[in-house]
Amino acid sequence: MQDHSQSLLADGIDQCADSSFADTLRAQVCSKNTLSFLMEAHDGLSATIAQRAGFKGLWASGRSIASSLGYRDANEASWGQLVDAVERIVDSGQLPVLVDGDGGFGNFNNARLLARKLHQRGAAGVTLEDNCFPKINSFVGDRHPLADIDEFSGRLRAVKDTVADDLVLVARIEALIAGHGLYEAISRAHAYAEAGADAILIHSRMSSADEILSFTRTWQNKLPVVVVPTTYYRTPTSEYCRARISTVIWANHSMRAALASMRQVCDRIFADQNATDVEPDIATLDDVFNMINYKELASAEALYLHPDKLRQ
Ligand code: SPV
Ligand code: MG
Repeated sequence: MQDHSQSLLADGIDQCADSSFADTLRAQVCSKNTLSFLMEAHDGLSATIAQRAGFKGLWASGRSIASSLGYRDANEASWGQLVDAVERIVDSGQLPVLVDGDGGFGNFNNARLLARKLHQRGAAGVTLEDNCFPKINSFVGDRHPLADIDEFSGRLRAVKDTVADDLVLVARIEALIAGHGLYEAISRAHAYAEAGADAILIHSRMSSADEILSFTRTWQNKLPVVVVPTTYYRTPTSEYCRARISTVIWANHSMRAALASMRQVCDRIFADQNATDVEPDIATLDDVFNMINYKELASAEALYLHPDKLRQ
């Protein structure tokens, strides 16, 4: 978390219990005084790496989970595959996880089922975007059809009625992405606040944060605002503090890092027909064992498989 008046990273919630994940995420996402960061995870390993880096919350990215499965971010991965990935992210990261629930995989009924299943698997929150099923990633194509405001508000209300405060509910507005402008985005924000959203995610595909900052000026923090600076990554973080944005999501950086790194290593081993040169550039086996806590397994084996030896 970052205090809006300072520029220091502060605060920390270590190893919170499962039942408090939603409360912890709520404290981050719904704070109007501090800026929080959520780091993308798409599997157990990326969740562990983010947690060890010091992040206090995770974003289970639809695009990154789909990419890691070899799918396009177009609802090709099923909601069942999403909840399975989320379970590994929650277990491995031991951090509150805000899940990218796309549009909820259908109408109000699919959305509330998804939310219930995500809660059962330990998620702390879900983001629903006002797209039609099947969605397509916000950076692919132009002028995506938006969901009808009332119909989408029904999806939000159904989720709220199903999971109440057990999941943080973030309503994501795609109006700017679809080229509809500020007025449409603000009307949708009001409707989604009325429908019970805990926070608003306003998304943009511009290379500057200008339209996001116009939104926050007009919206005046009626609900906390979450942003995803994938394309406007050059914006200084102090701008988000000044705009009193509650949460920044680094939405796809681990997946993109993995892609670049795996491709480079595969290309080199294929070209060299030998792995000698790549060895210094990749994680050691000990690094892998350490990251996934093999030590704990050895201690548990001593305790449960060979208790006699412990007594000697
Ligand atoms: C995701 O991470 O899947 C997102 C964010 O929805 S973005 O891809 O930037 O739209
Ligand atoms: Mg997504």
